[in-house]
Amino acid sequence: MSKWNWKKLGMAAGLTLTLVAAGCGSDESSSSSDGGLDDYSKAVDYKVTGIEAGAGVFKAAEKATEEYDSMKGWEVQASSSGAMATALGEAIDKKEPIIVTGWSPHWKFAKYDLKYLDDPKGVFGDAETINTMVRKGLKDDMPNAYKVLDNFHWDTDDMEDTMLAIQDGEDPAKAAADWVKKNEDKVKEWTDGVDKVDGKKIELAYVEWDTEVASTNVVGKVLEDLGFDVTLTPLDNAVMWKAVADGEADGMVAAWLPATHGDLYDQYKDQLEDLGENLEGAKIGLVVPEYMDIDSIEDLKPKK
Ligand code: PBE
Repeated sequence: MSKWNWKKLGMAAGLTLTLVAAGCGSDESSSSSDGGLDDYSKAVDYKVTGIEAGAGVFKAAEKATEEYDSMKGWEVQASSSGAMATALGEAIDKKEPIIVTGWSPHWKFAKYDLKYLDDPKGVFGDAETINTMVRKGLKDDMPNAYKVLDNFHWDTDDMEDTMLAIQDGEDPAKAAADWVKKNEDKVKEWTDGVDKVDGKKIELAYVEWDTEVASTNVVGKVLEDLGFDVTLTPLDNAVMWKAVADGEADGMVAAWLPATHGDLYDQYKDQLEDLGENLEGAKIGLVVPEYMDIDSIEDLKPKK
């Protein structure tokens, strides 16, 4: 993933005024007293800048276009999480309106002033947890790895530290190793009573979302330090779930529940073992720059 020129974005705080001023008499943007919100919808061409089509947040955004009259005729554009972040950065650079499929934890909230659009119909669900799933039989085959995966638990700040380092250009494995070095106490809780092994192979599946790159690399590093021969395998979302259910991968730490990956959980829950939460307070939704004078999905306008 490319490096970013964050310095350019320092002007973001001044955007609200600029945009409001520019909006007067312009049909491109913002908040003249009537029709301003309509203009936002028109300005983004009734499109949500999405990510991978298999992502839970992408599917939820598509559902929003069906459930909200205000989003009738809207399109959610499939792309990648990296391309979404690039589009967001470029829009903010140009002070243009943009609506993206977003989630937290994510470094974008640390770098930009952003907000979730209210979702009165609850299409995107409430706060979520990220859970750890392992293949059936792991407990007997690899009790030490199982214990670490079962114990793995961290919080949003931990995850965002790692994500930010990666975003700033650090190699994921190095960023994970740095986090592990700085957080010995936490790691000790995960590895308490776990015996070292000698080169036993373990494979963790993940999706190349910033959250999952961070968490999977950290857990991988901890297992490696215990003597495991660790493979981290990036897959599509649905394929990741299937790989663990089929026993092709040993586990993953990337299950967003109950809503985001709820359909996949229902599909595979009998074929894998849910080791419970590794992070609380996650969230998905439609995200816009703070300078956009809009608060709710219901403030959008259907395509005419
Ligand atoms: N995400 C990040 C995923 C889960 C992790 C929110 C992009 C999804 O929507 O499926």
